[in-house]
Amino acid sequence: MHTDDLNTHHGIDQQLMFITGEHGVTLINISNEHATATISMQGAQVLSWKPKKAGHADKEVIWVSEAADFTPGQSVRGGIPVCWPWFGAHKTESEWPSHGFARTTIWQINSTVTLDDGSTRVTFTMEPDDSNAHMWPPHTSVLLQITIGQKLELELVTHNNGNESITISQAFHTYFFVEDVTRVYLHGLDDTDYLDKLDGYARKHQKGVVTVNEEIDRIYLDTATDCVIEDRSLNRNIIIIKCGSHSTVVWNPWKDTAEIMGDLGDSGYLTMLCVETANAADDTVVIEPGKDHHLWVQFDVQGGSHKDE
Ligand code: TA6
Repeated sequence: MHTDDLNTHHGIDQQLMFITGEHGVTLINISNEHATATISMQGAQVLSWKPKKAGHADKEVIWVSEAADFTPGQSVRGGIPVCWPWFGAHKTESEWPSHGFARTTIWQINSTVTLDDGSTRVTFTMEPDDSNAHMWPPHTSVLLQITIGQKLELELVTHNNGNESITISQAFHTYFFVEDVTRVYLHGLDDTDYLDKLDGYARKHQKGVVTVNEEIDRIYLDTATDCVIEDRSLNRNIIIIKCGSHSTVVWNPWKDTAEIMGDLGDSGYLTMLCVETANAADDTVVIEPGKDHHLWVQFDVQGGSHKDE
């Protein structure tokens, strides 16, 4: 649908507008009493969220690389890519795209609405098309609800309409903006086991907070609890609360891998940290016929230091 038609049917006066972004990709700009945000129709991918909270006014929470490639069909380096219906490499089909196809597919708008508290909710659906139909889990529908308010909420609902169970893995692969990743303390993963991708997925044990001074790529197992990204340089905590996820991925490519990847920018790795709300590794989701699975996450920002470990 053209942006004029989208604005006619789904625009909200003074609050939500569809515009044409770089390379013709449609973007949604939202500005309400609580926050501003940008979402791309490709991947239904949040690219920006700035809560208007006292002490945090207009400070970006979501990181997007200065070298991100917005060419349609390319995954954008940053924001909140939705990995679906698998996380990482596909188990059997090595040619199929890493992290699934949801992040490079154009989603459709189901509805846009202003909630009673002034937040803005956008609901997306994704349909099988020529590019993804052969990879689509049979008889499955998917819906993503994004709520832009003082807090940012995402809910991904996968419904099994068929007669046989389906199995998926998935993630909100969120890139958080931090002032200086070497001064960030990630709370909430103390005393848990993780698979270290950089060491052949060896199982290791986390003691205390997670800090980042080198490349890190880990899947934390059996982790359903809240996480807090304590950013000492910004004097800001990002609180991550989730549901329907029992794994948490923590990733920063650091300098050498960033250089190889090529779309992280010159020193982008120093100002980002991925903390991903996931169903990854053995935490796959089996959805029985007629049932659905909800992957839900909420982000909130607060000031000050964080003490729990
Ligand atoms: O979630 C961590 C991870 O799977 C890393 O292993 C790293 O490769 C990263 O995601 C980025 O993946 P991408 O397919 O976006 O290049």
